Amino acid sequence: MQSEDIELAVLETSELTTFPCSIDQNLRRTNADKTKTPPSLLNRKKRKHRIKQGPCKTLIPKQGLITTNIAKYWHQRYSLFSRYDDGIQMDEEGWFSATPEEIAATHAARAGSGTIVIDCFSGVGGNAIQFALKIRGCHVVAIDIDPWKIGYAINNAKIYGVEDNIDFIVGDFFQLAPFLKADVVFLSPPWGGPSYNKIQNFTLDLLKPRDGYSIFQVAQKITPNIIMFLPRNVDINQVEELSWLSSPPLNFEIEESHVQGYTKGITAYFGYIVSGSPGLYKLSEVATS
Ligand code: MGP
Ligand code: SAH
Repeated sequence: MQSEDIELAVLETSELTTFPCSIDQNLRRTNADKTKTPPSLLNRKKRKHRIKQGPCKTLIPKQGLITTNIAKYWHQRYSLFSRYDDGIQMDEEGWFSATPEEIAATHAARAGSGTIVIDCFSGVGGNAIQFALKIRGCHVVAIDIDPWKIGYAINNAKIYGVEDNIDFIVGDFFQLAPFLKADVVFLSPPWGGPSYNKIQNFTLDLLKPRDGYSIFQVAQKITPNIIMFLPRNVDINQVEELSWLSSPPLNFEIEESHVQGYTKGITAYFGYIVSGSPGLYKLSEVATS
């Protein structure tokens, strides 16, 4: 099958809706394309030049097609990225996984200025960008196993002017983890797609690509200061149990994460970033004294 045939097959089997405005050009990505290096990772200097010319015009068609799977998230595009119209790029998983900006900003506010934050499953950069904003003053290491996601994250970080505060890595978090050091680890792993909300009690074993306990244990070897963004139907007792994996148990706090009063997810904080704990800087002082 030629790549154009695959593209057509994908489009024909999806339900499609037309929207009269800029749409993710990546919906036209074919299976064959997935094996290629994303354009954002090739010759970054040249690309930078193209972005200065205006990414919206060169990369995103004025009119396009979008599957009904994505339509719900497209309607929320400005709450995902307030600068969406400046040329934000995402693929299908990026659409349904990006943390809304308001929530990502709340997460970022917990990490002290000057801290190093690892976004272990960075996707298209929803969280990494907020941690990296100058008002936060964090340096971010953004990891994703999918090179296309990192390509989009680089593009999106440039739109927010924070690309210099982020080191982008294409890789498997679990393989990289033993070599990483940081003040804060941020975890927003895959939840298994939008159908996560059909489950009444979302148990931690449903997280991908490994169960929540395993993900947490790997993260904990980097730092006790962990922020985890989880489904709103997550089993809260299990989330609390994560704090007991450490001896003594980690400080633990849980909050509902809202966009305009509507609960989008649950955020769990562990370690010194829990409200009322001694701050990260005290942790560094203790470590160096
Ligand atoms: P949602 O529940 O699919 O959408 O995702 P919405 O609009 O709240 O659905 P409604 O029909 O109930 O109104 C809500 C948010 O959860 C998304 O914007 C993402 O931030 C986050 N999210 C959803 N999924 C499926 C994932 C995922 O797989 N991984 C991560 N990290 N976040 C996700
Ligand atoms: N917080 C992100 C969304 C993360 S979605 C945002 O706001 O944009 C989860 C991401 O985990 C996906 O992009 C997926 O490609 C990535 N992922 C899955 N397995 C991974 C692994 N083993 N290592 C690193 N990233 C992984």
